Amino acid sequence: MKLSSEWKLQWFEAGEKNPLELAAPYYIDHFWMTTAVPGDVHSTLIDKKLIKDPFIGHNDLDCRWVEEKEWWYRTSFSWDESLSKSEKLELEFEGLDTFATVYLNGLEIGSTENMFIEHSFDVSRAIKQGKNKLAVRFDPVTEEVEGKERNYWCSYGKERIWARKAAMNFGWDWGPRLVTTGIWKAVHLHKRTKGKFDGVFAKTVKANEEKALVEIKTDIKSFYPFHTENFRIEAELLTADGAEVCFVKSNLTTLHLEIDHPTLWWTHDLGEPYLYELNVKLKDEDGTVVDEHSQQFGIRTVTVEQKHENGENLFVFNLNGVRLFAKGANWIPVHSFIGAARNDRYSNQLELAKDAHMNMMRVWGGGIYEKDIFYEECDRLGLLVWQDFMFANALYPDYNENFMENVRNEVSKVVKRLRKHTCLALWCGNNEIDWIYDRKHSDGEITTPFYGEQIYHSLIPEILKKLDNTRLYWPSSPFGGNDLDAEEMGDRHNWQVWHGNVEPRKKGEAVVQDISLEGVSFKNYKKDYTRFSSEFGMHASSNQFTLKSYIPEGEFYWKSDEMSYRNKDHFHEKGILLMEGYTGIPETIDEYMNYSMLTQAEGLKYGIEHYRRQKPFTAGALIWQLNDCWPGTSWSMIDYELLPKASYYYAKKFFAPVMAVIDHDPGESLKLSVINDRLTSIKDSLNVDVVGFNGEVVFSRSLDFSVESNSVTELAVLSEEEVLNGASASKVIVRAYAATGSFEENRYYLRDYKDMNYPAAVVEIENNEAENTITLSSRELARFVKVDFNQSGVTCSDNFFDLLPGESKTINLCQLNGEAIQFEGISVSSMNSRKTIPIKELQR
Ligand code: BMA
Repeated sequence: MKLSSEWKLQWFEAGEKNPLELAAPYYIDHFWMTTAVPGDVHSTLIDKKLIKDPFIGHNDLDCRWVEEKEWWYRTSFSWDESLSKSEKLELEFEGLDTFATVYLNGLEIGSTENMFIEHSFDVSRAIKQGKNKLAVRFDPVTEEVEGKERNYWCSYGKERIWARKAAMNFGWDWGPRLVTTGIWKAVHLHKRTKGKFDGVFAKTVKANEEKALVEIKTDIKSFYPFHTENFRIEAELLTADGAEVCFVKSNLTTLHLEIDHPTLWWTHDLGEPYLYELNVKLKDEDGTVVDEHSQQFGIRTVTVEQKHENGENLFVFNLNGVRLFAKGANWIPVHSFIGAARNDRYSNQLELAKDAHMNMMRVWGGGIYEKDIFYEECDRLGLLVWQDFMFANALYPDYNENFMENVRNEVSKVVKRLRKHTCLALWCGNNEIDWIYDRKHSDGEITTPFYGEQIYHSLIPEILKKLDNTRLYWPSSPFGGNDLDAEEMGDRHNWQVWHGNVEPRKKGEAVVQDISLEGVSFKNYKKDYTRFSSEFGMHASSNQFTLKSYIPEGEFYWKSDEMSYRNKDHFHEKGILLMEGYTGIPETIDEYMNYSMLTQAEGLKYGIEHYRRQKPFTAGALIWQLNDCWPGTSWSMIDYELLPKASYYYAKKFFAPVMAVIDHDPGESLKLSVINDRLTSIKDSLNVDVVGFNGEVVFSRSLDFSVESNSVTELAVLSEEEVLNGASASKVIVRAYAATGSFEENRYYLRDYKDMNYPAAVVEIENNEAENTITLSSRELARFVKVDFNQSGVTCSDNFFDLLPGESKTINLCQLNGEAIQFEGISVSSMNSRKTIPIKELQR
């Protein structure tokens, strides 16, 4: 039974009231506000207009008071059943944020201090037949951690080290401080008889096209006087259509299933993410079902190879025997108010990731172990998950027994909840702690021991050994090699670009930062021969609609205080330097939006094509970051209003499974290769055309090639002189495309944007509202043609693209939640028309 209706909410000064008074069944709560469960306090206050939307202007500062109060939830429910001696009633909270005390019918039944996990209470003795009153008190984080030491390294709000709750709540370099509270996940009552499953773990032991062996391990909790031996277990595996594949029963707690000719689960780019249905039943001696476990189950093997046959280091995910290049991004919480965030924010953004050929998401360690919907969608869509444990950029008090007990419980529960997911490929201890500890320690900024080390280097691996030994445990990200961010081993965060870190660096050496035009430039990606790039990226503006919706009247201009407030990073000049190096410094808000988006998109393309050329010695490119939790300016590829930035549309091209790439820098030769991530070889011809802005083809070459499955082939090296054939490097575009059209065309300019000489273009638009398409064409070359919307959640088959002289392109528009496209709100521009053209004026 779900307890989701009629919850009431009220705040008090911390400690102002006697808790037993507020928890009492007879307490009159008629005047309290109604609230949604699951949900959160801030979202309720916004709905009730008791706080102004914290995402508008500086309103977040005005609602700081929320985190200082004591918050009470109350509800009533009816319970008409009776309980026999062998029955128990459990009250389960899937998530309480964070320091909560639970009362049933005025009795204090327990308290919790961990947002990340479910909490279950045996309420068999507290329940009443008839009407029951449930109350939950949330104490302010600041009160709870008051008096606890916090005089050592912790980025952002220092109190967070003691609170097992989303670290990003306390502010991060892409989001505001908004410390949430409330019942953020569902609440249930479960009646249990005799016993229950305390864990069911199905894993693929081995699998190939002929046969698969699946092991199902169960943990059983029996209620006195019953014993584990009193139970029998049955397991059945069904196809996606419900046909039975296997059935086994046993008196033992471990069962084995053998499957002939299994349909394997693949990431969507390599095959079908096929999911079976697995049902496991716990039966008593009479054959009565006392508990059931159902899940979707993909048969697959996943490992991380760390050595190549030739002895070189690798960091390659191997799925069903295939070395896969991990293409994807880092995932942060979908909203600052996680509790009330809707499931479609998950589905929509994961679908978008898949459409951009991504095959891996990294759940970053400063957020949450995601909601079930996230993992279910990754299973379904064929996206692998790199899962961090929730420790980020701080030292954690591993010397404190209570804290460690809390963490131990968290890790066990999280592993038990998530290990069933086919998508889960790797467990990782923390975000950036080992690496940054060494940096700060070497610099003398940290003088304490490495507090927290016990968690990542002993507690977590010990628990995983017992509860999930099927995935690689990686202690931190980045990890491996000399300074733990080394290119020769493990994974790496490339923060040379954007943050200006000077690398390589050796353990113990002083940290050098080069925040200069060259220091932060995306051209540094080409110096990076990492095994696996698990974080790298650059800022880009959000789309105009998103910014305008949250910036107060009169403040939507470049360098306004409000614009600056959207950027939570330190040293805003880093972004300016990056643009200065590639596009030049923006002078207007329109230029800022275009320049930052173009620089991010071109910079990621530059880095990712380089990483992909090195495969398998570089075998992963996870961009920092996919999504946003509020309408800011950040590293994200999709903004808060679910409007993709230019980099997203570029990703649809630079992550394509098969592509021709040209390794080139201004003044240097052009090195042509074809990357093939598919499992079949390709034979084709690659056409390379150099086209002048007047439409004249100044160079054309056709190169026959064949490329083996899952490999890269270098085709040719051409000098700039040869391909320019006397034309100006600032007035040509290079096209690389397959003669048969078997993969998408790739395009390059031979000079950085600021050094190009684009013609003035006029983009013509024809819209087709019935078909939800628009057609764009230009007589001149049009650079960075952008279609802007006046509504959220609109995606296009392509956007932020170039039109060749005389080219015309039709793009499909889609509103993620099926709402109508508002054509009258569409505007189109290109960077060399520098004019927004309202669609109506141009309609033919
Ligand atoms: C890394 C991440 C985040 C951060 C990002 C950008 O440090 O792990 O903590 O937001 O880079 O600075």
